[in-house]
Amino acid sequence: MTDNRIPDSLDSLWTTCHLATLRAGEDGYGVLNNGALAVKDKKIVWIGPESNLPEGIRRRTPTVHNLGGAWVTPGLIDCHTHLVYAGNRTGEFERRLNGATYEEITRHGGGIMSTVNAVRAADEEDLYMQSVLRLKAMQAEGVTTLEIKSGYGLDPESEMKMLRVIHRLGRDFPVNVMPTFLGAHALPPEYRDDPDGYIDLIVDKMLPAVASGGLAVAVDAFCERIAFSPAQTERVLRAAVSLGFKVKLHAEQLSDLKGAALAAQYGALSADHLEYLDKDGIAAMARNHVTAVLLPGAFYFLQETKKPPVNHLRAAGVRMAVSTDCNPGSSPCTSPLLMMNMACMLFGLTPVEALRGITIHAAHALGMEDKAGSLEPGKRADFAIWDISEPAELSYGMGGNPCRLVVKDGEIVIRREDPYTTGRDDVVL
Ligand code: DI6
Ligand code: FE
Repeated sequence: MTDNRIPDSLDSLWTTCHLATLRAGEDGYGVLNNGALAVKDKKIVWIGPESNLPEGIRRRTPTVHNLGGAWVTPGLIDCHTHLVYAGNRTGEFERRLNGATYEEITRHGGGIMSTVNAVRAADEEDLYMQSVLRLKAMQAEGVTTLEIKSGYGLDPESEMKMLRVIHRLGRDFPVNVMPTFLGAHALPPEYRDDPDGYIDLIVDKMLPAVASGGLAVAVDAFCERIAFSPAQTERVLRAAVSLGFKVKLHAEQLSDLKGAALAAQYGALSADHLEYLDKDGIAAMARNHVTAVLLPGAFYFLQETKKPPVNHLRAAGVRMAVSTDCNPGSSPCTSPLLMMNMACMLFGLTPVEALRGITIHAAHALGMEDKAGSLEPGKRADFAIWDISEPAELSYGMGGNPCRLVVKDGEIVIRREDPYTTGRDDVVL
């Protein structure tokens, strides 16, 4: 990172706060009590003890925010979402609670395909409006960067429609959106008898079109018994890498097809889910610095019992990220805070691992670690300001939202109502 000297002129100063910086090269929260943070040109330019602020700097700074003892963290990063979709899957939810399994429903044409039908039928405006509601819910919990995948279109036109909506969300809202092409999410009915023909379509037509339109940064695939085989997945990864895409993979969610090792072989940023990951897969991820993206919402919502091998990942030094997997079938979740709690309670992460998982490690999962994910000079001035008494409180709560302010590129973009307002004139707290 750049050095930490305070420039003569600033755009804003944020004082009277405690910082969880999550800075590189440390395992902990990177706590700075009684700190201050300085912003210029949309970037963090200085962080330090408030008592080190030079004489007169407050007077020379146009906006000084006294945060009254609040905590500041980096803006949260949701590094694995399918946030753009139409409709919902409550019918399937009821069927599962009456005994059907996710895999059975998928094999009978439900599951991902029912959302594909809804997305194909939705006009672009409707798809956009439904997705906006979910994006706003995430922003309210401090999200300033997120990845959004296509993968509910599964034909060239519908995948493009999803990618256009994904781009529009990034333009219209104060968030950085990383678009990922997930054409290999499920086999569309048109190719029921010709799965390799669908891979041909992806490799020969869809990927080149996505590349030439600049519509995605990364390419993902679902390597699973109910989706694509390792050989089919490998064709997608190879073509993606040769077109200059970053790659990621849904791997070892429901069975062990050795997807994580395959992802590692292609230099993937991340392998995601990983409940069935084995020792060789862990070793391959460690060797190739692949981030493990843990998705406790999907584990919970599908009532899985096999947990990802967190102890072994930790021992092998594999970075662990945490994300919502926001999608209508396996994780209808827009709450990064709830995912932090579930990562702790269901998977055994510590609260500091959960916070690193949804900030700096999530930045690694997106290849954005030089720009986001920690409070350090040179990084984007993206942060969240919380009414909490210590950082572990972010993982501790279940429901409720202590996020007071969200700051994107140095500007306040979400301002929660004053928590001490009762809404009644006659009751004063
Ligand atoms: N794994 C998941 O958990 C989601 N996609 C995937 O590849 C589920 C998507 C859905 O059921 O709609
Ligand atoms: Fe997913």
